[in-house]
Amino acid sequence: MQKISIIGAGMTGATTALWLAERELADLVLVDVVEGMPQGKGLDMLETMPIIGRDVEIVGSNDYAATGDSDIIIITAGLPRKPGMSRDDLLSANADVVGKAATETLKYSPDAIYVVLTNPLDTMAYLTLKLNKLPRERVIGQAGVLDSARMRAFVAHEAGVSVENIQCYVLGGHGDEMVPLTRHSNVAGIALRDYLPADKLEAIVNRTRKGGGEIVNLLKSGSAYYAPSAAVAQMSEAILKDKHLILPCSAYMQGEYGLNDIFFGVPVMLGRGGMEKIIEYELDADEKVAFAKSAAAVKETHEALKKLVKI
Ligand code: TXD
Repeated sequence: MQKISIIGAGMTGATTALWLAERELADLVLVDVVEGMPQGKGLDMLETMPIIGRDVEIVGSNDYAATGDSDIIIITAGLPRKPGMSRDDLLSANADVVGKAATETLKYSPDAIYVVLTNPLDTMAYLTLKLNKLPRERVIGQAGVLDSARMRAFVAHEAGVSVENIQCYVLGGHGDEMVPLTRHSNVAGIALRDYLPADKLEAIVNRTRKGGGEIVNLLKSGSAYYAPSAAVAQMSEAILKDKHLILPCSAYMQGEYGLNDIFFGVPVMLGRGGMEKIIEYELDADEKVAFAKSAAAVKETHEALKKLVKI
C-alpha cells in the first residue's frame, strides 16, 4: 500500500484523511503538535473503515518519524484566517510551522512529493521547495482546484446545468488577485463569456475571488475545509494513480507565462512524477494584465518571506 502523511490534523488535514480513506488510495498518517489529537482522530477514522469497507491503516502521531517512507506529504499545519485577515497576514506565523514540517518530513521520506495547503499558499509552497532544495516537480500547491470548484459551483447554480458539464480555470496567485479565466472556462464546450450574460458572469468572477473570505466571514472562526480537502484528495489520487490529470495548481515557474522564481497557479499535469508539465495557454491582452497583477502580489509575499527566513 502506498503511504500519505498529512501534517496538521486540524479541520483541513483531518477531512483530507477522510476523503483519502474513502478512496482507499494509501495508508495514512496524521501528525500534529497537539498531544493526543491526531492519535484520537486517527483511531476514530480507523474505526470508521469497517463501516465504509475500506482497508486502510490510519495512525496519528506527534512524531515526524511516523511519516517515514511516505509517497506524498500533505502540509496543512498552521493558522487559518480570521474574519478581516488576508492570507498574507498569516505569513510570519505559518512560515516557522511549514518550514519545520517540510524539513522534518524530508528526513524520513527523501523521495516524497509535497502538496502544500497552508496559507499564504504560493509562498508556503515556495518555502517548502527552497528549504528542501527539491526539484520543482516534487512541490505543488493546492489552490486552483478549489478556486475553480467554487467558480464551477456558482456557474452551475446560475446556469441550471450539472456541475459535471462545467469546466472553470481559476489561475494566478491564491489571493484576491486570482484570475478566473472566463474565455477558457466553459459549459459543455461553450465559452462562459458566450453562455452567461456579462453582469451575471462578472458577479460570479467577483464572488469566486472572494470565495474563501465569504466562508471565513460565515464561520467566524476557521476557514473552509470541505472543498479544500476534496481538492487535495483529487490531486493525490492523480499523482499516485499516475493519471496525467491536468488541474490548476500552484507550481514553480521557470519562464512559463514569462514568470520566474515564483509559485503561481497554472494548469499542470499531475502524475507519479508529481508536477510533470505546465500547460501554457495563449493569453489575450486583458488576461496578461491580470496575470501580471497577480504575479506582482505573489512576488511581494515571496520577498516578505525572504526577509523572515534565509532561503
Ligand atoms: O486552499 C488552500 N490552500 C487552503 C489553505 C484551504 C484550506 C485551509 N488552508 C490553510 O491551511 C489555512 O489558511 C491554514 O493556513 C491551514 C490549516 O487550516 P485548517 O482550517 O485546517 O486550520 P486548523 O483547523 O486550525 O488546523 C491547523 C492544525 C492545528 O491542528 C494545529 O494544531 C496544527 O495545524 N499545527 C501544527 N501541526 C504540526 N506541526 C506544527 N508545528 C503545527 N502548528 C500548528
